[in-house]
Amino acid sequence: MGRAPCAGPVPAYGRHMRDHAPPLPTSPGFWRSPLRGTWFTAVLGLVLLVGITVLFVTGLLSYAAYNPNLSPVNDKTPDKGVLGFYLFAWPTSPSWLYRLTQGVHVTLGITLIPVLLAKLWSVVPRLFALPPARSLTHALERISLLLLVGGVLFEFVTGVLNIQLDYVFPGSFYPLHFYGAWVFFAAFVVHVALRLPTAVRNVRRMRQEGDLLASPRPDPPTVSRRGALWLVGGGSLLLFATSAGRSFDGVVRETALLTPHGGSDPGSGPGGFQINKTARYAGIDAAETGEETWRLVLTGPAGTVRLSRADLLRLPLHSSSLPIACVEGWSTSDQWWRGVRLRDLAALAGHHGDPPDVFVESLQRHGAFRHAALRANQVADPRSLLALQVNGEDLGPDHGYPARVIVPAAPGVLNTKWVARMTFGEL
Ligand SMILES: Nc1nc2c(c(=O)[nH]1)N[C@H]1C(S)=C(S)[C@@H](COP(=O)(O)O)O[C@H]1N2
Ligand SMILES: [Mo]
Repeated sequence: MGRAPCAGPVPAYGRHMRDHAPPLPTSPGFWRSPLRGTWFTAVLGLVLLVGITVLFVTGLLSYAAYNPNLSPVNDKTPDKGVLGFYLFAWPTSPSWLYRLTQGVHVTLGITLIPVLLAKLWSVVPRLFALPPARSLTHALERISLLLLVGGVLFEFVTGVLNIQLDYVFPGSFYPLHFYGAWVFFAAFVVHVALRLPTAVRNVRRMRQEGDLLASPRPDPPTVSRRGALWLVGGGSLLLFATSAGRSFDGVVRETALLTPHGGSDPGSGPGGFQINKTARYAGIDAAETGEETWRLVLTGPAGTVRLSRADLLRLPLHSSSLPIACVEGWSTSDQWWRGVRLRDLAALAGHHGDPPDVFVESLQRHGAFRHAALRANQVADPRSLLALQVNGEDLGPDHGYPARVIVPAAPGVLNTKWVARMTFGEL
């Protein structure tokens, strides 16, 4: 593609400024890149239309996966009000469900960063266009643009900070990202409704007459528009290739250069899979987990039942192959867990027949994830365990010794480690 044609004659003030004064960002002549144009913007816009819709849906699913309406301890956004209208009981099948939805959410979000930046760059001149509003509709459209641009930057920045730096916003990442998503998406719907027909036309035609985005005085091109798109795509591919590995094992995992996350090196062997928070980080004292001291306390209609680890090992033990998938986008492949079924523990606590919800507490004294509530469908699933062993060995301290919960399809946050107490049926 060659340079864009001038969109009509250069206005008089433009000519004047070119000759005598440096132009301002509000004058069309200020923006010189020959790459800008409706075709370039429309292609990026259509990629984002699909990509951001997927981000929005997988993001809402992630919130639903926490089962926030089940218990206040699961709800990181308690003031959501009507925005929780779509919540549903998160299923337990397929067991890789959250691994997929959240892996897609985070990996796609990272991959779209170059596309987003290129798209914003391509329309920057329009953000400065004068007059600020020609009519009421135009004014509304421009306000929606501010929410759109502000919202999208906010969502990408909070998302990336959360997966890279972990809790930069103490306790508040979830509401910020959740409310931000709704504000942004409302503006996004308005924007798409206004622009989609034009965007589709522009992509088909390659270029449009009276191209508002094309510079009236373009510099000589150093790369074609197609070439620039390949560069953006290459940037996305690079980000994809250096972040997707966090959802896989072995060599592939080592390609996840952009994800320094994950506390200590889990090493190899049976416990050689990702550890987000170590026992030391969670403040778990080895003295509390010893055979003599640790007891699992079950509460239900049968009263209070106290079990040592040896008692648990004498109960019927079952195995399930299940992954761990964190909200931060990383996941493990299936690990081979062995322990006592949650529904068997419910029965011990006096719930025969259909098991109820359960509230699980750990030995940990501080931290948002020290406790979690599980829904009845999760307790009832025969693959849901209070795991005592993983991959043929006792759980290591960092994987939750003496016992941890593992539930199919659930976000990692519901797989409580260092379990101390389970209260059935009183949420
Ligand atoms: N007691 C306790 N259990 C916990 C957590 C925690 O902070 N405390 N973190 C949860 C989170 S967010 C994840 S993703 C899973 C997996 O963490 P791991 O890789 O550290 O085992 O453990 C969960 N269980
Ligand atoms: Mo997590």
